[in-house]
This record gives sequence, structure tokens and C-alpha cells, in this order.
Amino acid sequence: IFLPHLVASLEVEETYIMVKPDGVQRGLVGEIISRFEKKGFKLTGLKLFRCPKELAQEHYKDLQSKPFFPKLIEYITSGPVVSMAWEGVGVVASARKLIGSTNPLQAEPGTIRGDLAVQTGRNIVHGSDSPENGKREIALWFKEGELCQWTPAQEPWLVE
Ligand code: IDP
Ligand code: MG
Repeated sequence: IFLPHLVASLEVEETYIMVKPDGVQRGLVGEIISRFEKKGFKLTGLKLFRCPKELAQEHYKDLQSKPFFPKLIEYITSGPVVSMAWEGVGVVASARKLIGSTNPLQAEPGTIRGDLAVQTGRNIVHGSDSPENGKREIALWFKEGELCQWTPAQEPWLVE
């Protein structure tokens, strides 16, 4: 099967990554940020806050009809989350690979969920599933002026 969201593109993209409340409570914020930093992606937005119910519902609106939806909203609003915007070539699909499968027991070792989580309902991190959703989610979770455009000193050592 062709899984377009798993094929890394050659385009510079943006993705919305979020450490969910269990990741924050378990002290995994640094570890999770570190995986994306070390890979070579560029952080362009970062904040810790407790997200309102309406925002969680809008973010997960495609899952509205699922039986687990109310519990998902309860989970995401149960404590502070760390919202991040990351930029880079092929970042959307690459971040999904770094994160691993939705069910942490099926996620490969070496991935964030594969190494650090056990249950789908406590899978510690979110990543956008397409470039379109990356843009949509960053616009949803960040206000104007909260994002920062900059050139990392390491850039010429990462990209030819
Ligand atoms: P993803 O986060 O890997 O993109 P989605 O299918 O988009 O996975 O689901 C969004 C989130 O909803 C999951 O990360 C997980 O927290 C939660 N979720 C998905 N399926 C289930 C389930 O069957 N039970 C409980 N929670 C679920
Ligand atoms: Mg998803």
C-alpha cells in the first residue's frame, strides 16, 4: 500500500509536535525535544500551557465520532502540554517515524513511543500527519508573534 504521509518529501515543511500531559508528568519533555533537535530539525515555536477543552476538541475534530473521543479530550486537558513547531526538509513524515506507531507496543524500538510508552491512550507525543495538517495545527495552537524565524548556526553542516 502507498502511504503518502510516510514518504519523506524534499520540501521544507512545518509540523506541530506536542508533548502530551503524560510526557510532561513523566519528565520526558527534554528527552522528546532532544530527539528532534539531534535529528537536525529547527525549532520555531515552543510553549508549555494547559490547553482548553475547545482547543483539544478542534485539534482532534476528525476523531469526534470515535468511542474514545471523550476520554481523549479528558487526557489531553488533564495537565500542561508542551506545544512545538518544527521546520525542515521532509519534517512531517520524518517526525512521524521518529515518534513511531500510535500503539506504543507496536512502535519500533528506537522510536519515541517504542522506547518510552506502552499504551495508545498514553502515547506521550503528537505529530501532524500531513503538511496541510502541520500548517493547520500550528495556526491552531500558536498565536501570531509566538513563532520565531531564525537560522541555526549548524545549518550548512546539515544541508548541502
Ligand atoms: P496518532 O497520534 O498516531 O496520529 P490518531 O489515530 O490520529 O494517532 O489518534 C490520535 C490520538 O488519539 C492517539 O495518539 C491516541 O492518543 C488517541 N487514540 C487513538 N486511538 C485510540 C484508542 O483506540 N484508544 C484510546 N486512545 C486512542
Ligand atoms: Mg493523528
